[in-house]
Amino acid sequence: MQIFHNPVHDKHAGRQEMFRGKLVPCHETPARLEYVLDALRERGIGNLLAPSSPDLDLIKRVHTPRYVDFLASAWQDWVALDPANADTDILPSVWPVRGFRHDIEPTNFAARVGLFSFDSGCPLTAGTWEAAAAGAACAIDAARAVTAAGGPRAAMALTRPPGHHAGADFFGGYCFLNNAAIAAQALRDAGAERVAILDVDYHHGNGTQSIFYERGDVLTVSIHGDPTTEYPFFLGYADERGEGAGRGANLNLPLAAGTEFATWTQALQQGLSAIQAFNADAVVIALGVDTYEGDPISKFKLKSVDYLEVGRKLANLGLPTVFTMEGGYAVADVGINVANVLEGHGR
Ligand code: OKS
Ligand code: ZN
Repeated sequence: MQIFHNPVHDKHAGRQEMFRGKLVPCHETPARLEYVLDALRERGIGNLLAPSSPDLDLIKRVHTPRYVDFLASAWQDWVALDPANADTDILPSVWPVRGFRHDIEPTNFAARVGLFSFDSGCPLTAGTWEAAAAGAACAIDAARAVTAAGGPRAAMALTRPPGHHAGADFFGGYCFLNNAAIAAQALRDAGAERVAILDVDYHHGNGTQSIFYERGDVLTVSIHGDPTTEYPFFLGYADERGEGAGRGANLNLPLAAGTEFATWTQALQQGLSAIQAFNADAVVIALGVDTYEGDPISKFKLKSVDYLEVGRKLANLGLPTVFTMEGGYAVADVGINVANVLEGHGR
């Protein structure tokens, strides 16, 4: 297993997120990734590698060029409004909901932040672009590794901020660049004709779904907390099956809060069967471990030992595999749980 880890992930360190009308400390912290690195080193899992520089042309075929350009310059634009802004992260405060125009881009900074985002829990910081771009590079390198002649069967983009909530032109849910989608596109470009993305994070991968919703070459499957009660609320229902060329190429498997491994693993089996039926040439696993019983913001009941079994089942697909790192906030146990998936998958 080759593990491309983001050496500048900690440049993204949000100070506060909006929660119930108050600014509270961010759940998505640099420590999360350090625990994973420590667990992998301690258990001798994988070869840790640094990424090359990000392929912006590829990133701009998954995200819109104007969104990528917005992310790259947002912090400079923010500080240009007032130098004192450097002490405060960017949080959106106004959004173009139903009935507003989406075909214009106001010059006002707050308006542009709202145009390119969907929630107020996702601070954009001084180092967000640098960290997110290096994370996308990890995803691209992992995809190129598993498709190279003589390459490993599996590789991981070990990075944060995570990616699966980010759409073609919006950030939210702690996500800015959709690493799983970028890995899938890199696999396509490297010759895989059909790619599946299996999202096992507790939260629906709305960004990934929306990026590929009208494409038939990338199957998106997500197992997640029922959006009737769980974030991101407005997407992730079972009746969303894809449209146009993508009809049938999206599968949502929502499960009730409180779900334990015995039930969760049946949904996993259903997802794996769909990937086999799709005849995927390669697979991306959007790996969140916020399905863990100890997770502070999620409500499934997986135990640490269960992640070994998850890894074994994923390996049984027998496909070139790229893992991306998504959620998981029981920080001290995130390392154990990710390491268990990778160990179960086989080194
Ligand atoms: C409300 C909670 C926001 C949840 C964000 C979910 C992040 C995540 N402020 N996605 O996979 O883990
Ligand atoms: Zn999550």
